[in-house]
Amino acid sequence: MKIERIELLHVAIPLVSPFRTSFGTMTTKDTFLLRVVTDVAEGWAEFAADPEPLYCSEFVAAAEIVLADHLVPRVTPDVTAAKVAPLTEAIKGHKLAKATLETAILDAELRAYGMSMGGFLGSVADRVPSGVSVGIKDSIKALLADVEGYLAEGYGRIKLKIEPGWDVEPVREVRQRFGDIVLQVDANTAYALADAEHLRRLDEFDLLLMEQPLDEDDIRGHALLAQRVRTPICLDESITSAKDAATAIALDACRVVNIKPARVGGYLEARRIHDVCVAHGIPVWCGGMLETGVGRGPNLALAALPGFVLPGDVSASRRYFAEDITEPFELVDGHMTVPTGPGIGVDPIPETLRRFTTATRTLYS
Ligand code: OSB
Ligand code: MG
Repeated sequence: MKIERIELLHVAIPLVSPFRTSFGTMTTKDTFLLRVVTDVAEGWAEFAADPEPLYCSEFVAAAEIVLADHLVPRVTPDVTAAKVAPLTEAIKGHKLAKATLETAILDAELRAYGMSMGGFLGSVADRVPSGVSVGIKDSIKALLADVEGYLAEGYGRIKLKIEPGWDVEPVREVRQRFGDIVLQVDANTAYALADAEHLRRLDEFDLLLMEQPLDEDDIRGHALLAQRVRTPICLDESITSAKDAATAIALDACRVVNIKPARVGGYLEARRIHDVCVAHGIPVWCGGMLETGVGRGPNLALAALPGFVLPGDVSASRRYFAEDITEPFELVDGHMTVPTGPGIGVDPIPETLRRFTTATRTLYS
């Protein structure tokens, strides 16, 4: 396989409704896709972060610079997905940008072999149970209406976004109204260790887990908090590598790990994190970043690995977009189907992609 061309396409796709978290409100999926053209096949990937560095330090404009000036110039025409990490190792950080490059190359490579992402990663399921992440609302009434709708659609697990001032009350109301559903919360780093007594109030609601209550660099804080709350702590932002996962597990900072391929530099490292967690008996689930179909396809393949024993944030396309840039992913019986076609198993629909594309740039030719 020989790389002939790498293009970056900025896209902006409206969300069906604003998505509010403790770090901000999103109304549009505003990001870029990478298209890698080789002599045998074409590969696609999606940059997972946003225009502003609110979830993590990376953001769209920075990722474009780092790809154009530092990552793409380091890959050789005969690069394979496995070589991307070693070739770009000298560049500190920028894991979401690196993940985009590695994934697009992996997609092209797998398509050249006629192998699916699931086949490559070691998927053991044809479909995976799907959860849904529910944003912060203006009222409890609006929250209950949203949750009711998602449950009616068949989602088997509800994740509520929380922040100080929107935590115990909404959780209590949802638990009271919907009874014995699988329920978890995600704080996106909105609390401090000094809030331990407050967070302990969530214990009475039998949550599956509490995701990333403290700062991303606060592994010790999570370990101390874990001693003071009964709800299992799950890390998202804190885990950027298999090494991080091993450290967090060894320090008892988490009992569950959210694996987002983008956050950890790509699917190869995501699989290593899965393996470390499985070796330690730590359940994992696949996180999401409101991806288009281009990012959702490979996430579903990852979510079908044997250690992914909890429902992921891999919801149906319509939960995010009225119109996706690929064929929409549907929820069937509470499950999402793992793509079986070569590579990521989905293609952007040319005409739709054209309509959502705001700018195109060639990074290599
Ligand atoms: O923390 O899991 C998160 C979305 C964007 C950024 C961070 C997160 C999220 C979600 C939504 O919770 C997950 C999804 O449905 O894609
Ligand atoms: Mg999270």
